[in-house]
Amino acid sequence: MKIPVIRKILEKNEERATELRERFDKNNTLVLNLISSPGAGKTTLLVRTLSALKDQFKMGVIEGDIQTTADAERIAQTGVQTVQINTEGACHLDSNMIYAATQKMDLGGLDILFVENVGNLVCPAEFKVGEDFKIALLSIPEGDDKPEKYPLLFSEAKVLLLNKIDLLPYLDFDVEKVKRVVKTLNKDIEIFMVSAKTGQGFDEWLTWLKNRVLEKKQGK
Ligand SMILES: Nc1nc2c(ncn2[C@@H]2O[C@H](COP(=O)(O)OP(=O)(O)O)[C@@H](O)[C@H]2O)c(=O)[nH]1
Ligand SMILES: [Mg+2]
Ligand SMILES: [Zn+2]
Repeated sequence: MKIPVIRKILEKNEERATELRERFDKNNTLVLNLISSPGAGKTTLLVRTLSALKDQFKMGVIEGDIQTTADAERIAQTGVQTVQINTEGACHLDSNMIYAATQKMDLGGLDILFVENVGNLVCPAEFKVGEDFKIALLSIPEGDDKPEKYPLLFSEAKVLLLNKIDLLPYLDFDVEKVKRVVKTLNKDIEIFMVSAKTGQGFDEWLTWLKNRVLEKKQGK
């Protein structure tokens, strides 16, 4: 009887996620769900992305962590509005948590809402939170075998950011193998090689983002 119970949780989550998505669509807000293992660089990437775009777009961030407000404090330093969710043990965000966080935000005229999910390559990919797209991050020190071992995220993501490319000279990481495996799982995925530390590769990532915001404004 376990399977029906799990399905029910996911169904309930999807109902609320659909409601959220309708509300974001009405506002023409692009919503991105950032997923990776702990330490891949989600917060560092967000800080650099927000700093680059904050004069062009109105943005907001929902930070998901098991404990602490440390990441929301890093985001708040950019001047972008942010809400921290502490899941107190839960290993992913769900749509009810996002709903509660949005109650504390000014959503009017928001161009982009970033959701930094709890660091985990497994279940965050299963729970929709009202996003347009999932953005997967994989960092070079984690190893090039992760897409094969955790295929769901890489199958579902719209974009894969291969982060920490500044470390490529020091580690054995086969970029071509990762690209091949990920494209086999998901032929439409876009892959950008970036360093959130140095800013390398950010032009392509920021261009992708700006184009998605424009499409969202046109109601696509
Ligand atoms: N060398 C290098 N370190 C990075 C890069 N991006 C993030 N880091 C470091 O990786 C660690 C974890 O980053 P953080 O953004 O907190 O990861 P998160 O847990 O995914 O939010 C921090 O020490 C960052 O300074 C990068 O592109 N290159
Ligand atoms: Mg973080
Ligand atoms: Zn979980």
